[in-house]
Amino acid sequence: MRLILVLGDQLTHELSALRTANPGDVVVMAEVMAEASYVRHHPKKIAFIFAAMRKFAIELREAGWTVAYTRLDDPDNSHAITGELLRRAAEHGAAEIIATEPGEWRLIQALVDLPVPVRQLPDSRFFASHAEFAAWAKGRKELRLEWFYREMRRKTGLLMTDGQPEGGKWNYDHDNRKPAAPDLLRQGPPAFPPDAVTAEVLDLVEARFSGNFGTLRPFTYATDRAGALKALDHFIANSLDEFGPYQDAMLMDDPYLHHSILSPYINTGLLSAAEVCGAAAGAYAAGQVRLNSAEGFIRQILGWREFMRGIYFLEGPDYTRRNALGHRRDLPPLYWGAPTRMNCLSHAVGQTRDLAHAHHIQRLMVTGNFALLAGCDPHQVHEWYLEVYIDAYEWVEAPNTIGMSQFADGGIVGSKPYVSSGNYINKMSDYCRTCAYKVDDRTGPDACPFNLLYWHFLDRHRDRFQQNPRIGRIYATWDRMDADRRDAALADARSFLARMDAGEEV
Ligand code: FAD
Ligand code: DLZ
Ligand code: SF4
Repeated sequence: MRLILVLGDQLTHELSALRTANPGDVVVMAEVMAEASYVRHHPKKIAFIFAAMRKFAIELREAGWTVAYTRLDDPDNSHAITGELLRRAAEHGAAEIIATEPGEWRLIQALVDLPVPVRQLPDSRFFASHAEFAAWAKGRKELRLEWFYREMRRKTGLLMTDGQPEGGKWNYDHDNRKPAAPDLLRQGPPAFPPDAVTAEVLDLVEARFSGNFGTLRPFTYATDRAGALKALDHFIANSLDEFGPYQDAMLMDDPYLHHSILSPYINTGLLSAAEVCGAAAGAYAAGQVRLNSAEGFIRQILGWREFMRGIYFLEGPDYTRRNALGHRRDLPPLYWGAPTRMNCLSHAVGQTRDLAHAHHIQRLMVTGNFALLAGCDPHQVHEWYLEVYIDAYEWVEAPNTIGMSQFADGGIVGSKPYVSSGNYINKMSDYCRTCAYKVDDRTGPDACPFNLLYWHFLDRHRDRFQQNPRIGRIYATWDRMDADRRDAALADARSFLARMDAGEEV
């Protein structure tokens, strides 16, 4: 007999390791401190994973599998995946371990180092294998999402007719990017009251992880496939149609807008990426949703999600240590909820604390943008994102943070840094109108810090970005400004950063 490893983000009966298993094999699942504490995860994230693991173990047993399940408070728990595998191997006399490749280099290497032979199978939950991505990337001067995405559309046939993209265009982003107004009819995701299994896990997490940043209750995420399927149906029926136009909008009183909030379920295996994309394409084919919304949504999963994974595995284990811009500042305490006068950050971080979720533009253009403009250490930024979001696993979080958001990979994920002044945030949100800072002020004590830091960033990285075809032109605007104004903006930025570093509320 063999041991079959199922990790906390591998909760599907279709898992390659399970599909390879024989009836006499023993499935190993383990709640361990090594995984629960390699970063200080948000309590909601730990609760979600433990509850989903326990329920999946029940499903496996109901399906006839023998499951050796270790609970966190099991007295024999060795508190590492490797330790639990060795313990179970000795207990059951297993000579081999079958695993589906984990989504993190750290754990892949730990399995390689085990004294018992481990067969790591490809994770077939993705549209592109490592080999396919590597073949696509080989010889290209630049890796760009748009070209990869088209390959994936061709490969899957999603939103394709007779080999051509539906509607004649590959990408309908031009029709998107609208700001949103408050709307009481927006549904948001469905709430799932904790059942007995989840309630027990919530008590455990409260007792063991209450020091971590983030509020545990109320907890309304689904923790099994049945709930995740309901969340998918709810999104398709209520939110997908308006997903496209409003996907970049931000509102103080609506953390969800038309987003799906499906990433926790897709990343743990409760939903498959293929079925989610299929449901969106099906709703378009049935005339229920507009093309720009279906295409925009499918592109996030079929394009971005796969592209990010491809980069993570192509670039290798040192990726999270990259720091192309040489940024060294400590992430300020406002990222852990210390008061800030910046209304956008206060809302994005507050929502993150309460929900373990923020949507893409909040992550990219508020928390990410500020950390980049301020010159924060990208590894600290990476660990923050890995900690605070319920959907965060290194294979997807690191390319988004190190690559897309912090430009710390020097331009592998994106061809330009995602930086903006307050103007962009003002256009896409309702944060600025009640902010203590003035978004229209470029200098002076009330000037929006994003305005000050924007020029400070561009000025200090002139050598790298002046020739960049996508943002180089901005230097002409900067150079045309009156010299006194430029000096004042830079001096104000320096003073803002000095006050932030000194621990003052900014
Ligand atoms: P929707 O807006 O409804 O999008 C639908 C789906 O598309 C998501 O569920 C997700 O599976 C996929 N998707 C969308 N954008 C991306 C993207 N850039 N990369 C990969 N998949 C994408 N996403 C994660 O799943 N885990 C992370 O740890 C993570 N960290 C991020 C860190 C930063 C700095 C940034 C800028 C983005 C990060 N993202 C991450 C991407 C994105 O923000 C989330 O996928 C999205 O907010 C999840 O909410 P949703 O399900 O409502 O997404
Ligand atoms: C994130 C996480 C947490 C918090 N706890 C566990 C756990 O106790 N047991 C487990 O098998 N998996 C857990 N996970 C998910 C793993 O960290 C994840 O499989 C790896 O980081 C690879 O993506
Ligand atoms: Fe954020 Fe500046 Fe707007 Fe305030 S004025 S909410 S700091 S962008």
